[in-house]
Amino acid sequence: MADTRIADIRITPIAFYDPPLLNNAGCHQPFALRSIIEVETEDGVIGLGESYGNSMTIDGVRAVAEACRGLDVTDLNGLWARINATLTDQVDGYNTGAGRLVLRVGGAIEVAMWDAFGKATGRRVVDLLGGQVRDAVPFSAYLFYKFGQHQHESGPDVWGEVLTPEQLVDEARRMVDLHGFKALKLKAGVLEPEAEIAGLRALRDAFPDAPLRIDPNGGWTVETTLKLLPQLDGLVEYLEDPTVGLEGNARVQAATDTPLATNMYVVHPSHLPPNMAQDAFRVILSDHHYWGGLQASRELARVCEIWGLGLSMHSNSHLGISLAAMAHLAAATPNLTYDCDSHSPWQTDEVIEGGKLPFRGGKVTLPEGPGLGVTLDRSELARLHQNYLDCGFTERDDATEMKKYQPDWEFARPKF
Ligand code: GKR
Ligand code: MG
Repeated sequence: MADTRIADIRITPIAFYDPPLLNNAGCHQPFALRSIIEVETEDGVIGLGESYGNSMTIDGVRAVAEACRGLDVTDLNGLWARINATLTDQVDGYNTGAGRLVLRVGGAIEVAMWDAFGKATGRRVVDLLGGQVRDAVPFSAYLFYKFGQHQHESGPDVWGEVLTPEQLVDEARRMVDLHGFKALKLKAGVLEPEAEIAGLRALRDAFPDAPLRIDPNGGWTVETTLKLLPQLDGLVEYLEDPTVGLEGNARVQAATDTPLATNMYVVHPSHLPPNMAQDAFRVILSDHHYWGGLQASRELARVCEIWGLGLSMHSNSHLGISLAAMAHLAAATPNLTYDCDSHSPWQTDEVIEGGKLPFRGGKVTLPEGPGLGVTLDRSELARLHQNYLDCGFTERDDATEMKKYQPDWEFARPKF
């Protein structure tokens, strides 16, 4: 029988090119940070994970790596016990950033444990998670306002500047032509709300049948959102994090039948009861990277089913190991009620062998092979790690990047 005890856990920080995409927090830096996790078994099988590239996550994974040595890759209870024991001072404040680290660190390692077990036994992660319920996983086109080029670049990138409704429609057309997405998501909270609604209307005119969503990342006040509701009702399939906090969003939800969705205010199990009590969000955008991994995300899906909540998937800038994990999870989740988000179309670098996983007709088909079905391109890993060492970033900082373009720009949430 295969020896699936953990012999070693490694984490490699990486940085990959990212275009100047805009959001309520500012502008994307020229490099997005990520980390690649490798869980190696006593038999030399390597399971892969991908997670955040900030120093807390990297230090957190390194801190628990030693404690996990000898643990079987199937022993998820053992994983959580060791993480809770190792990150003891972080465990109390589940609602704080530090407390959420436990779930991020656990999730990062847990995915690699599933991959290692799948690779050791010849089984796909989707089968280990309960079985495949859909052939391919549908994703939305994730549309951003953006600058044409980063400050150090001599000319615009292939997407060009996107600040007007016409430019937004061009971006959407390009993304739909390239990848076949059906639903369109607009990252908002950047321009005046009326300008963003004009962008949505232009998308509706250009794509009469596309399900639309808008996500201001808490950038609108309750009052602004209430004023905009008559224009949004019937236009969007859901309204994502329009304003700040459970209470504010509950006031909005009480005024509309359009469901509110979140990846900002229900990001930990402890947020679910108050969300249900206040009827703030009716759609949860799950994310295995911060929700504690694949098993925890399947449990979240069950909670959503029991309580009648919609369910989809949130994304940050990511590469192919994350996309494979998202696809396996979504393929094993019966009650996925909306197309998932992915930043993948914005990324030109890749860390898996064979290059980026393709979207066909807006869907990702699970890569073939055991585990997650992906393997590491070690020369790309080395190159992207060197990027990390050279780029000078160790934290994401969209606000500082934005001030390079607009020195008097100030972060505010809500802003409009
Ligand atoms: O990449 O700018 C971005 C997004 O705004 C990201 O940071 C969010 O986490 O995609 C996300 C969202 O849906 O809120
Ligand atoms: Mg969001």
